[in-house]
Amino acid sequence: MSQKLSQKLSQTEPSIALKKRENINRENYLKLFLQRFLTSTFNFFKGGKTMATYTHNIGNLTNTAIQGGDLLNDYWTEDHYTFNISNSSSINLNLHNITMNDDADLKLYRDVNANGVLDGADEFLQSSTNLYSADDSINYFANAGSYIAVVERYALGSQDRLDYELDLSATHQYRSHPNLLPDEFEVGELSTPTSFTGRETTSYYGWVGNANTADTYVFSLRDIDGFDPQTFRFYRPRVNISLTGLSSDADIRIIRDSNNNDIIDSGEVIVGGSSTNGGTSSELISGISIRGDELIVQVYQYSGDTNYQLNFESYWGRFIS
Ligand SMILES: [Ca+2]
Ligand SMILES: [Ca+2]
Ligand SMILES: [Ca+2]
Ligand SMILES: [Ca+2]
Repeated sequence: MSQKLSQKLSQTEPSIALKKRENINRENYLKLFLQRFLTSTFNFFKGGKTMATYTHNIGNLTNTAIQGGDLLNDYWTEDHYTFNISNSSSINLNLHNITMNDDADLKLYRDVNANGVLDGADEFLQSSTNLYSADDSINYFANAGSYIAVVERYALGSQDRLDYELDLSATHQYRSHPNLLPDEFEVGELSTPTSFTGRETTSYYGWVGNANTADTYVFSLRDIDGFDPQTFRFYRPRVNISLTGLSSDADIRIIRDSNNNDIIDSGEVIVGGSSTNGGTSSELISGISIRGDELIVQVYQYSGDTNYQLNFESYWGRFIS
């Protein structure tokens, strides 16, 4: 089991990303918000400075990912990353390794007046506000120009210091594809059919387009062998992965992040692990049999906006030792 996966398993909060949308912890948040508001007000009257912004100047952002990190606390509550892109590209941001039980969020603005400062002239483009230490990510297709990524502390009841890492890249729409690997959707270990001839399909529904050029699904295959005493045959878990229901061109590929750096490096798309049909044709990657390791399916925009259905079809494949 990979280090990342075992870290995930040791976390106590499952489906963290889903919780904010469902407002499960609304009461808790209101409580924290009130607590924070009162503290800020108190500090204000004491004459204390309670909020400050630190600006990191990245310069020209390309498809070579930049990995950085910093901390936020009661004083430094917001970090800004200013950068420009020289061609129309997907701006890719992955906010991860956030201190456990803390919460930072991510926003992207167009720096309309190109002054490197977030001000009234600038245009809000996209945000990601998952709960707690779940990764926040943005993949946004944008024209050449100046941009500002904002990392802000949301964990109002946090123990002052919050550490995080932020990866940034800008990838060309056709020559390259988003190359960061935020943990977006946890598929987990795929179950196997109860019979050696059975098939079991799990589907996920999403969309990719200009405002969200890529989605990632983390999964693994069971690391077991099957033996059918009636036919004397051995089997191993396999999966077919398909992308259906497209109204524009989206593609898929399967990645094994061998060096565990949350970036798709060369050689990390598995052999036979991509499907790039044109138009609205469905995509299919069949017979994946890599067991035990954490794998990632990336669904990404080729052109236009489209809903999609991503299907994992598990089955037992014949295996001869
Ligand atoms: Ca500005
Ligand atoms: Ca967050
Ligand atoms: Ca990698
Ligand atoms: Ca396609």
